[in-house]
Amino acid sequence: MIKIHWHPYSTYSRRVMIALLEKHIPHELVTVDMAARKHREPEYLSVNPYGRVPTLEEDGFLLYESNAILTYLEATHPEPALVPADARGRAVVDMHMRLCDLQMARQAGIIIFPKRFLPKERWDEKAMAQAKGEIERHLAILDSQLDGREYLVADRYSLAEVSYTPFVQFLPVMEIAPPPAVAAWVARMLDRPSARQTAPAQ
Ligand SMILES: N[C@@H](CCC(=O)N[C@@H](CS)C(=O)NCC(=O)O)C(=O)O
Repeated sequence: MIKIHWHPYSTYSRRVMIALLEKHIPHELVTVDMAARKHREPEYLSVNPYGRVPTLEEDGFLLYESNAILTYLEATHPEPALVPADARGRAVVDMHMRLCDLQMARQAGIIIFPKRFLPKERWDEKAMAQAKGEIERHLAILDSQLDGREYLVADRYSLAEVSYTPFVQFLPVMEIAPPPAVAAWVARMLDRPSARQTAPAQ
């Protein structure tokens, strides 16, 4: 049985939860008590030396980095498919997953973490404004790619959307108004049962 070390407030963990639901994969959840700093203790560092969630554990096999976990789940549970069958389609999904990490997830963390968990006097407002600008520029690129389409790759829901869902959920918290094609794409993603079932409590 696949075991997922996670935390319910974790955006990166949510990617994995969405894929498990989309693919109907049985799994066991192990909540890492991050408030108690358990992710920094030797027991957890022995499954993930970076002290981050999520981590997948299966028969002694350990895998971290949420997008790598998504790729593994796709390879081991190919149905229902969340990547196209052809090499180019798969490569484009991979490109979007990487760009999600590079151009959106990292910047979103700079804004979302303080807004969710820190008092305002501890916010780095300059860094947050810069991150917001970077996300807005990225969304403008996605908007031109999405124009006239429902999804990023082969016009079908894919791992690219799984990767983006937890981060676009927080566009209102980040006070980012998405351009029109992105707004419609976000609404489509957040309306899926897998997104609704994993929507964050806060
Ligand atoms: N690139 C990693 C990022 C994981 C990550 O940063 N997780 C956060 C929670 S959303 C975490 O564990 N933070 C704890 C820390 O960095 O100390 C992934 O994709 O899995």
